[in-house]
Amino acid sequence: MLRFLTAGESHGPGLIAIVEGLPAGLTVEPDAIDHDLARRQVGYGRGGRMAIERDHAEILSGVIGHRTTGAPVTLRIENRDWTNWREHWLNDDLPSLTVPRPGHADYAGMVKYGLDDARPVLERASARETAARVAVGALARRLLAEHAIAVGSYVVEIGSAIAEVPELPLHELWRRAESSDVRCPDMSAADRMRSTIDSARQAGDSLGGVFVIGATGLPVGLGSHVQWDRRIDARLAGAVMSIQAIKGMEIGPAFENARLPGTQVHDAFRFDGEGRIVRPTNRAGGVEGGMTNGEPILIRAAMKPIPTTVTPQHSVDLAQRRPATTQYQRSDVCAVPAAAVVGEAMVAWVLAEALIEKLGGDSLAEMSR
Ligand code: EPS
Repeated sequence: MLRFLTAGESHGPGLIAIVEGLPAGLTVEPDAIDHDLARRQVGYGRGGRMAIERDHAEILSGVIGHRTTGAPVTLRIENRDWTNWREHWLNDDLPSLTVPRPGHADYAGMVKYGLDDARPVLERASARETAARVAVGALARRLLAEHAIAVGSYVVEIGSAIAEVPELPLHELWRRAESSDVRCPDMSAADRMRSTIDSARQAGDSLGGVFVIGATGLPVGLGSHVQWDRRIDARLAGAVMSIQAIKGMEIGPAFENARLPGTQVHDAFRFDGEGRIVRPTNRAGGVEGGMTNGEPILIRAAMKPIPTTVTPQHSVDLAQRRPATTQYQRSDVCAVPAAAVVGEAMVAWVLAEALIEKLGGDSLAEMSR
């Protein structure tokens, strides 16, 4: 059984993740985790916070001499911004927030936990937490790499700027995305995305978008059709939808498929010249019957615009019980490229979990056998 928990606040001392169930014998180079952390930090449209942070995962347990032991792995990421908040934090005089931002966890969190200030809610609801998830995802990615499974992503929409994705192998699209500060493999759309972000920044607004997460090298049969909670599509959906601000996802072109007759949707089976079964199309996005079918997994996810905007939005002051407008809190204009990297981490996690279920997970040698 593979599981993880994260802890930590956005402006507190740091973030922690505890990962249990990784097989013994997996090589973990701290640089590999930091590489993914750095990929999450970049991206056009980020705010002042990313100029402060230099995310690094310190490994506190479960790894001896660069190899997992089978014991829980604890990861710690420092919040460099903590030094700017430390006094307020310790003196309990953090700036309060009593005007909930529409679209944010502020309101529901205050009501649910009986709080008269949204500060504790926003501290934990913050997407800062995704740094811990990306560190955990880097461990999952290491395990997948041992089995020649790769996970990547690219951005296809930011606000109204929509990419025309070139017909290229997935790994080439990922390679192009990696060199783009909006993670977009269509360079002309990338220019439009940057201009759209500039305009939103000038207008005091924020933007969402759409990204594609893919996984290649998968065996047939991760997940299962026999029970609802073992279906890999359901598990992938839960993991991707758990990312802050992700409000929709589809596997393959699911919404387009819903508008077409079955004979135009389903992926034919053929034999190639050597008697192997091949699928000339992949409209199922790599999943049939709740199981991987051996084709690449393709997931599109939709991120809503960040709720924190410079332009005030209509709200109410819950302390004074009167109409009010939101006060600006420092934030990003657009974090879609970063969210795509978080999406990779969550997909890698679900696939690693399913792989361990299939192959046994006490040691890497056992899995390889
Ligand atoms: C976030 C608000 C901003 C983002 C933050 C998520 O932080 P701050 O409130 O400190 O300006 O930069 O993202 C990160 C810190 C990060 O590491 O991604 C929010 O409210 O969700």
